[in-house]
Amino acid sequence: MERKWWHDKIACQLYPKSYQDSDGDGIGDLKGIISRLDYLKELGIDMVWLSPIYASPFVDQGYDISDYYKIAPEFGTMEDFEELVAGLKARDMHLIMDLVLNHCSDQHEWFQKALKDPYGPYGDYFYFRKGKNGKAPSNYRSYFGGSMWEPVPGWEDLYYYHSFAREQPDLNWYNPAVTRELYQMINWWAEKGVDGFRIDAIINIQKDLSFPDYEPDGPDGLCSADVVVSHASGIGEMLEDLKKHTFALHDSFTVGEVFNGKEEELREFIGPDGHFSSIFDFSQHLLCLGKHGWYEAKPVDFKTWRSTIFASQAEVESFGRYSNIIENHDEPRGASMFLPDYGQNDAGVKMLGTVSVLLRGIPFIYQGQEIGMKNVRRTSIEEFDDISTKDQYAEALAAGLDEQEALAACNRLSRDNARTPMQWSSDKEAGFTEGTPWLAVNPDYQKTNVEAQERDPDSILHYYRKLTALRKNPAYKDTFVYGCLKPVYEETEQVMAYIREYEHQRILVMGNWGQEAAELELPGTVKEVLLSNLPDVVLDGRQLWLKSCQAVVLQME
Ligand code: TEU
Repeated sequence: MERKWWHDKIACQLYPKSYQDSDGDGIGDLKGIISRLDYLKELGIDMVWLSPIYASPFVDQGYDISDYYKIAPEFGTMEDFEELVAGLKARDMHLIMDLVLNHCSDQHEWFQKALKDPYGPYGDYFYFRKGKNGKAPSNYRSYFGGSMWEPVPGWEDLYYYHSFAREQPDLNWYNPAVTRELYQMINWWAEKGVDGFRIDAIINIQKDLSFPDYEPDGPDGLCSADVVVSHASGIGEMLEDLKKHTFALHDSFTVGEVFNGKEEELREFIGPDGHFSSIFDFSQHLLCLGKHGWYEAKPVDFKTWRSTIFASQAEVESFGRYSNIIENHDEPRGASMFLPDYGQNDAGVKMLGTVSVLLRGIPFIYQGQEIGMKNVRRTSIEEFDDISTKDQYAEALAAGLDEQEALAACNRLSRDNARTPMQWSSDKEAGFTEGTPWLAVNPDYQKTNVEAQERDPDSILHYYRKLTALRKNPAYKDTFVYGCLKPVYEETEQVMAYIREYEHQRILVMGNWGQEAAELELPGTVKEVLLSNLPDVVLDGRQLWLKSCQAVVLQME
């Protein structure tokens, strides 16, 4: 397989609103990020993905863009952006921007013009349709609750389509004027020095333009947005056109946010000539959701989790690579989801990091993961900010859960778990801001923060630095980047382990999720212990005693 510039990179996702505030308004900003570039470099980061920094009313935290060519004033100016690009380049790092192309903000001038004249040229930038029998044109439920069709104020029986919030009208990708505008915008950013793009909710751009009703799947008589998308087709040609007119011209790295992708289409998505360089592997996150509703979710079963990750690794190994995450801005904290109660400690967090970062694919570390940031326990729904969480809370109540149960579900799965400010120090507001943060800091910041972990050589932070350094060490890099991955010890109840192999090198990566030590017969003799999250590795010939929550990385003979 041809080698690409991004194959060996380690990425970090930053949520700008919550990373570092430089001016005391309680909102993170670009100057704040610039002040942390050395920190990111030292963490071993090569590519920085910024969640949206464009002008936005922030109804959905910047995923509702009102001007694709402007930096949100809350985050800074175009000069700050240029300084950021230069700062990254000077450190041999790359910038990945978020592209929200399925929809824009209802405050975008295109939509404002469309509202005034839905039958004019800008009306065709969106989906305006007449109602059916005095109701919305079809029975679709938006991702954030309620109908996907919003009545157009001042126009009788006319609606517009929104997959997400009503403030996020979907753009009409079947109108060449729209794709022309979007492609031009992407090229503009690429020419400004952006090296890659994370592409938001991209599967949603395909529509069945006859908008038929589907079988309702809830008491509201609506059917879910995922069902709606699954009935549409033609995404392949749309994505090829997008790639040809934009990313391919700049050799950009692209990572698609693709949920529920069809297995048979994976090669088209991320094969050597795929629509994208990579897509995220969300399979482990889907395990967190209940069968009938997100609020029914049970704790993730270890063996299911393990086999799910291995299945994802196997399905793309012959042609492409996933981008691997344990958390992002839409998910709860990985440590809170994928570790048992007795593993909610430094050893557990390091273990989870080890088996995740050394998988085959592009590792994406989410801000704060490297210090073991965790979910937050909130005591009332008012403490949440996220539009989706508020809808989910209402949905849980409507399904018959009481307030405490609905709150417990939000505490477990809310997107706000990942959105609390980065914990830099034990100072007021965790050193994130001199002012009042837009979202409360996790109260555990006194214990979990960068400054404290800098001082402690055994901290999670120092361990993550060793982990990324190991992955990049020229002596092993090809194995981690180009080696195959073979699951081992799958018969055990609680060991997650795999061998990375390339040419004559074999590296065994393992973590013991059990509460007891696991006694294991190794598949060969150990040449060198490359990493362990606990001080000693108990080895006797081919016999290894892996303690509870111990992770080791062994180079085998
Ligand atoms: O998310 C797309 C999306 O489908 C999510 O709603 C996802 O299903 C859910 O979060 C899983 O927990 C993207 C962005 O990542 C998200 O932050 C935005 O709210 C959304 O698009 C709309 O732009």
